[in-house]
Amino acid sequence: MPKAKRYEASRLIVMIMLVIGLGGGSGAAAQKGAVHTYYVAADEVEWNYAPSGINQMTGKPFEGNETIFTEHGPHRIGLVYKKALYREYTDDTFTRLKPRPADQAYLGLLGPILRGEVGDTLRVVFKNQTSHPCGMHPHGVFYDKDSEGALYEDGTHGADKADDAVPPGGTHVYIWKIPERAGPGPDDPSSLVWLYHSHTHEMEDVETGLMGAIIVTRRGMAGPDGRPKDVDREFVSLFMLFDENQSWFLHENIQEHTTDPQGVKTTDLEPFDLQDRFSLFGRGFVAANFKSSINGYLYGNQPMMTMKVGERVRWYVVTLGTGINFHTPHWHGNVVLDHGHRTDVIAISPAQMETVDMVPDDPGIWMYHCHVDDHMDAGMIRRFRVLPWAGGRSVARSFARRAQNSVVFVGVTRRWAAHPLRQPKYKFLK
Ligand SMILES: [Cu+2]
Repeated sequence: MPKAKRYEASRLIVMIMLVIGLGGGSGAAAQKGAVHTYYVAADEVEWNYAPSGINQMTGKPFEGNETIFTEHGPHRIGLVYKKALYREYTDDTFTRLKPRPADQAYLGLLGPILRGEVGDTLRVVFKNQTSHPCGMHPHGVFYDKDSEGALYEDGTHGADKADDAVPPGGTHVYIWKIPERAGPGPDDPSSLVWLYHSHTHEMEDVETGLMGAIIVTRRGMAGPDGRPKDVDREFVSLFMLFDENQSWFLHENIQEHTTDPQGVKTTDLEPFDLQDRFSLFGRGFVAANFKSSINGYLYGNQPMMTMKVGERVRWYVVTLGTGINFHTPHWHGNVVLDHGHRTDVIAISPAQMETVDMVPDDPGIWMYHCHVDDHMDAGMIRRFRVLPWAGGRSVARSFARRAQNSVVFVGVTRRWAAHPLRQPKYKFLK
């Protein structure tokens, strides 16, 4: 073949290869990032909404109206309910639970955090180890019809329906891609949160406990462990009023966890509290099954979330569930930056997902609760701990950098500097 023709032929081959390469994937399918595989099962678990058995906010036994939501008895289930939760396993044999690190104990009944950077793919090997059909439906990420995890008439059939309702004992592999549109937008911080949950029989599945969080980091912003590089600590909070009256296991819970199952009236709706005042919940059996929880814990029973002054702390705040899930998470002692706005209260409604940043400047143990008062009184309240500034150089440097953007910091750093035990070593503190 003459040289010019050979050149033309090889150019043609290269072009064909390029066309095949690009056409090999449609839309987000063409991306070439890392594939993160998770082994997640839906498991039936006995969940305790207040493992310490007391109100950790008061340090005392439950009293007054708190007993409506916590008391166990002839016609009350109490604190322990059978639920279905997503749990992470080490491999596809689903024989060994992946241990949850101590600093993630606060996640409570949430499923494992699934992480990826823009350009990556999440591959979730799911096994339904419960007695009810269920699945996994993600928000935000890109999925084909066989990975949507929702049961409805969508014109598909066969393999495209296998994800909708995985039968008891069944498995399904969900492929969730993370294109640009699943990552942080121009006004978002370097990562954001999406929910995943069962969407087979949405209401019952969710009230039974099947939900978790996906954290997506902007391209190039994930560190070696997948967490955003510009953040020191992350916390996911699910503010959710679980309606156990809608659970798969209501009748099983009555049988197993009351002492007079035959006498339980599931329609017992007494609209007054224990002081005979009208209230949103009342005091009947129905009311007792509303659990105003954060990550599945009532009255401060969640393991403590700990951070230090000057750290970059990212809060992912979500809710889900029925029409009483309108919440106003409120941090005491410290403030957050919510997409450029400073506040210490944010508003969330069912399936809303918010990412806000805090640089704690005020050490102490602080209340963190829903500011809807009847939710707070019913248990949607907890604490976080801010340890004093360690005085380390890296913390000080980031503290200084962020202080430039914060009027609040000027006063605080002066106050810190004025304390004899906190002598400033750095020039910005004057
Ligand atoms: Cu609330």
